[in-house]
Amino acid sequence: MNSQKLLKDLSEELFKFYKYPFSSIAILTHRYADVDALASVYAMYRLIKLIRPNANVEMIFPNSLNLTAKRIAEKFNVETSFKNFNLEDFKTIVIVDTASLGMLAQYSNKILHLDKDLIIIDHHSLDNEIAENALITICDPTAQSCSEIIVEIYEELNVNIPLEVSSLLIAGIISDTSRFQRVSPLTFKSVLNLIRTGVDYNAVLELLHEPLSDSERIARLKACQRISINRIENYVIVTTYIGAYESSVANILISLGADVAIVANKLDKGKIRICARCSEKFYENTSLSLSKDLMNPIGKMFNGYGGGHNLAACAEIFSNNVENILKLCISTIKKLIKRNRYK
Ligand SMILES: [Mn+2]
Repeated sequence: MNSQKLLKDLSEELFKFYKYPFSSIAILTHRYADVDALASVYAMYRLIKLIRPNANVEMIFPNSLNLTAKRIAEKFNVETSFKNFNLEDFKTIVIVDTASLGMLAQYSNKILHLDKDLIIIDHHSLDNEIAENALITICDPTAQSCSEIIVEIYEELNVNIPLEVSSLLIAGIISDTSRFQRVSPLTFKSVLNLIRTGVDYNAVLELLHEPLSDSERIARLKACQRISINRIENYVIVTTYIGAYESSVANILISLGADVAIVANKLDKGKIRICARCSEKFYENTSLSLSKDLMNPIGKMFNGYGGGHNLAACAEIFSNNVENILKLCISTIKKLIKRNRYK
């Protein structure tokens, strides 16, 4: 579609939206709503309430929300518990951030047979089935999130965005763009508008950060406390042991600066699981594959198995002696580095 035409369509549709006599409205989004879907539903809910204070507006989240969206909804006191509404009871159905009707779970099949006014707000390319049946279509497939389109709608209608709505919309944009890895000019324009409403950007970033469970945090910290640091030539090879989360620990040790991290977990029945990670730089310089050269042979040596990838591998072996196994890993790596250097 030609962007100029799209722009014209958009303002016509916005005008229709502005004139539309909202009275009873259900706002729906795709099942397992993500942060962009949550933000879009809530922002539309507030917008309609602001421009038509007497309207009856309900938000519907089929099959609930994903974990991050749920956490953010709780933080902003957005009521997301699922009530099985009968769409017959509404005059208007607003669908946001939903690429196809199939994503509306139990409402999928009913929508088109209900003969309701359909309003579509989206950044996905439009499904024909939806486009043909919609009364108003505010859709911009060049936008990277539905949230940024909704910022435009507020702007065009000259409605101030309430602060909690701004925070949710900016969270929607951050998450749908994967922290601004995919953007359009509209992304930055809408972010600027949201920042101007007084959003605490750092607080929103913090909210989007997946919190670790207490046990994983403690496992990481304990494993760091028990670390042993080995220098082999220019490389820093670290080993440690922990009762759970060995791969999470190994990852964090690489991000702390280790070239190689080996983490052992003593399982019951005389078994040990070993998890190894290395930096890309280490693999490039040494050609040492953690899978082929380290975990696989060690797995075989101790009647277990080992494998994975060059930069990340694991083994499960029969042994009771964690300390010896970790020493063996270090001496093997040492030999391999020397071998590869003289190859
Ligand atoms: Mn989206």
